[in-house]
Amino acid sequence: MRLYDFGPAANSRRVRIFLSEKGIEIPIVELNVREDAQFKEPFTTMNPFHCVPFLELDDGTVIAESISICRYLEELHPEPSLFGRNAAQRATIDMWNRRVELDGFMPALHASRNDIPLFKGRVVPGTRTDLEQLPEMVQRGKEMLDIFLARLDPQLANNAFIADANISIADITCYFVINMANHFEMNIKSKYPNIFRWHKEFSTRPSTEA
Ligand SMILES: N[C@@H](CCC(=O)N[C@@H](CS)C(=O)NCC(=O)O)C(=O)O
Repeated sequence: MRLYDFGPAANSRRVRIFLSEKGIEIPIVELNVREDAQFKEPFTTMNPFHCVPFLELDDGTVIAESISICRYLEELHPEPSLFGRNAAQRATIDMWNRRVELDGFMPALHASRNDIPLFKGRVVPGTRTDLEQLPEMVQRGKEMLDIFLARLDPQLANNAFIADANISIADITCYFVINMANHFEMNIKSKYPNIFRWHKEFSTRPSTEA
């Protein structure tokens, strides 16, 4: 089994944090997506969506999508559980992870891709197009992200973690949403004190260095 990733990329780091939290070690092949390695063979055939991370199994099967990779590894290494140990835990963690991805990560991603000069010509991950970066998408992405943050903050008022008594995949996903919110200077400290506390604590975990 081999994991293909790129150190600085948020989705690669999501899987690396997951591996570290679980104490799993697997061989990693670094693909420099900023230099377009994902568009060259054999990688373009392995993942036609041209994104990292992706996991190659020993029989040649390729699993892309960060969460799908993590779910696969969770089945091989159930402890410590990051997706839940019973039906209710699994559903609750899945609910929060979906909220974080759909309502937080996606708006933040569109805002970033339409704002940061590095992403010029790359507004859709895994593509090279002449689609312009749109300032309106930055603005709307930030507005949508702010709605998500306002909904998340109360959840963290009395909970150490987002979806469970312990760290779960939802916390790992959300760590990157808050990093992006901080990039956009969204006043987390003053507007969302519970998220600020949670993010500060999460940032001290050794896995975030992975
Ligand atoms: N939904 C995918 C997204 C993967 C993704 O967007 N990866 C980015 C790095 S964070 C990438 O490889 N981008 C390459 C590119 O834009 O060309 C996942 O969760 O794994």
